[in-house]
Amino acid sequence: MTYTINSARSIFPNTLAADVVPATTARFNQLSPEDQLAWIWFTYLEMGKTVTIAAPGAASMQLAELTLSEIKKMSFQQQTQVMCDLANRADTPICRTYAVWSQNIKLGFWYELGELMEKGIVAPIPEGYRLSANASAVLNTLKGLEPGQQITILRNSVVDMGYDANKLGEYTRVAEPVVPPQEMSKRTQVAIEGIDNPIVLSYMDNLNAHDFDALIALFLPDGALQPPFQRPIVGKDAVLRFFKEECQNLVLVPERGVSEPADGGYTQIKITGKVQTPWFGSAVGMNISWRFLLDPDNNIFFVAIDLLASPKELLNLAR
Ligand code: ECH
Ligand code: GLY
Ligand code: GLY
Repeated sequence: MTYTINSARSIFPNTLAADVVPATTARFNQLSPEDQLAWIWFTYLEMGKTVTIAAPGAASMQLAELTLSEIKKMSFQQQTQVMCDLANRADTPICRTYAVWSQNIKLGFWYELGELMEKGIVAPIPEGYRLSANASAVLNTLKGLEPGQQITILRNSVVDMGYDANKLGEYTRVAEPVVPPQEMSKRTQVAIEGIDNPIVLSYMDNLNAHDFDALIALFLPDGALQPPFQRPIVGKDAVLRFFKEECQNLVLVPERGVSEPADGGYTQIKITGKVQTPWFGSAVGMNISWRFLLDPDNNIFFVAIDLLASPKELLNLAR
C-alpha cells in the first residue's frame, strides 16, 4: 500500500487532541458580536493575571498602522461599530483590509487596540457590561482549560474576524518581513529521547533557527503539513509560505518519541513535547505532538502537529 495525504492523517490514531478547543470556538462563534468582544476582553483580563503578552514586533505594527490611525480619529460610536463589524465579518473596507493580514498582524492590531482602549483613546467595553448567560458559560469553560488551550481559542477568535478572504477572489496577502535564519554558531540542537532520525532532528533545529529553506528541503514536493485543528497544507510552495508567514520565532522543545516501520518502506515517528509562541514566551508551554510519515528515502511526506488534550498525553506514544 502507498500512502495518500488522507491516509497519512490517521497514523498514530490514539493521539488525543484537545477537541475542547474547536468545541469552545464553535460556542464562541454563536455569541452576538457585542458579547464576543466583551468575552474576549474579560478573557484577556483574566489571562493577564497570570501571563504577560509580549508587545508585537514593530514590523507587524507598521503594516496595521494606517488602519489604526484611521480608527483613532473616529468617534467612540464609530470605533465600536468597526469592532462589531470585524466580529460580524461584515463587508466593509476595514474588514477587507483585515482579511488579508497574516495572523501576527491581526493579533498585533488587536493588541494595540487593547492598549488604546485601556488609555481611553478607543471606545472601551461599556463599564458594567453584562455577558449573556451563554457567554458566561463559555467563559467558565475557558477558565478551566490549560493556558496553551486558552491562547489557542483566543487566537482563533481573532483570526476568524473580518471579511471572509475566500470571498475576495484574487488578493495579495500581507505578512511581516521574514527574519534571516539564525547564524550557525548560535543554533541550538534538540535531543529527543528515543529518536535519532536525522531528518526529524533537523526539522526541529531548522524551525528553531528559522532556516526555512533548509527546512522545506526536508519535504517531498507533494509533502504536507497539518497545523492543529486545520486541514493539511499540501505542496512545498504552500508549506514554505506558511513557514515564512506564520512560524517565525517559535521555540520547539520536543521531549520524547517513538519510531517504527510503516507500510511500503515508510517510517512513522511520533514525538511529544512543548512549543512556545513569541507572544507568550516560556510562560506558556503548549503540549504538542508531531506525527511524521517519512518515505523510504527519509523525506517528509506528511507531518501533523496536534495540540494535546492534557499533559498526560505527552507520555502516550502508543501505536
Ligand atoms: C481585546 C478586546 C476586544 C477584542 C479583542 C481584543 C484583543 C485580543 C488579543 C489577543 C491576542 C492573542 C494571542 C494569541 C496567541 C496564540 C498563539 C498560539 C500559537 C501556537 C503555535 C503553535 C505552533 C505549532 C507549529 C509547530 C510546527 O512544528 C510547525 C508549525 C506550527 C482584548 C482588545 C480581539 C490581543 C497573541 C496559540 C501550536 C510546532 C504548526 C505553527
Ligand atoms: N496503525 C498505525 C499507527 O497508528 O501507528
Ligand atoms: N511579539 C510576538 C510577535 O511579533 O510575533
